[in-house]
Amino acid sequence: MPKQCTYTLYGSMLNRGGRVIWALEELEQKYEIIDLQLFKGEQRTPEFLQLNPHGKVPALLVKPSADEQVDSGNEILIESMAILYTLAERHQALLPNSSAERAQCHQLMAYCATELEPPLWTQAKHSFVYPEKRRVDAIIPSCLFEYQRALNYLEAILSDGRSYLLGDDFSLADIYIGQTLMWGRSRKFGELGECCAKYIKRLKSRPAWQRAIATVSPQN
Ligand SMILES: N[C@@H](CCC(=O)N[C@@H](CS)C(=O)NCC(=O)O)C(=O)O
Repeated sequence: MPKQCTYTLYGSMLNRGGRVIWALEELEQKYEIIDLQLFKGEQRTPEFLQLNPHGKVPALLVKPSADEQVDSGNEILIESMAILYTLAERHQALLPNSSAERAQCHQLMAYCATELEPPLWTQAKHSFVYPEKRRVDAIIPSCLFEYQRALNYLEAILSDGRSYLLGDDFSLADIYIGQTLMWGRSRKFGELGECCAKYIKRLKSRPAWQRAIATVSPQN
């Protein structure tokens, strides 16, 4: 029986909050979603800045369950990768048991944070996130070059027919990298190889991902 905590997630499946929602579903946790409207600036209200001083989502409010030994009451977690690790450790799941595989998982998480996501995010910032006066069009081809190089690396890993990045077992790296690949594909950025495309299809067939995507309201 998975340990139950009460979670409140600020974010949604349409931004980096999706990683956390998907992880909560994989862990069979109960949670509520507060979908801040980022283009209306709801992430910069004084109330939210108290939770995340960076004014960004996701942020996860954790109310410990009655059986937990806690000194400090509610806890607020920020930074999507750190939130994923904290959830995996808290629920003792989604991380491999062997230290060699755990190291591979850490490497892939770091790869996503430092190689895969940055060119995608830089491209997004310079295409529609920043106000026009801050955008630099000339940076986009370099973003595409870097993102494609990262995609090619993942394609090579998956080309031996494995189901998930670490082999047969689904892990935290599949959530973090999988959500980033889905984000890139929704932006039609980079060219996905056949193995990556099949991998995304496999991830989307997971019941936890389907429950997670069902949290998107029809208005979006
Ligand atoms: N490093 C942070 C990045 C968070 C981030 O940039 N979130 C975006 C949405 S995906 C955001 O809240 N943007 C609003 C803003 O920058 O005003 C993480 O991984 O959690």
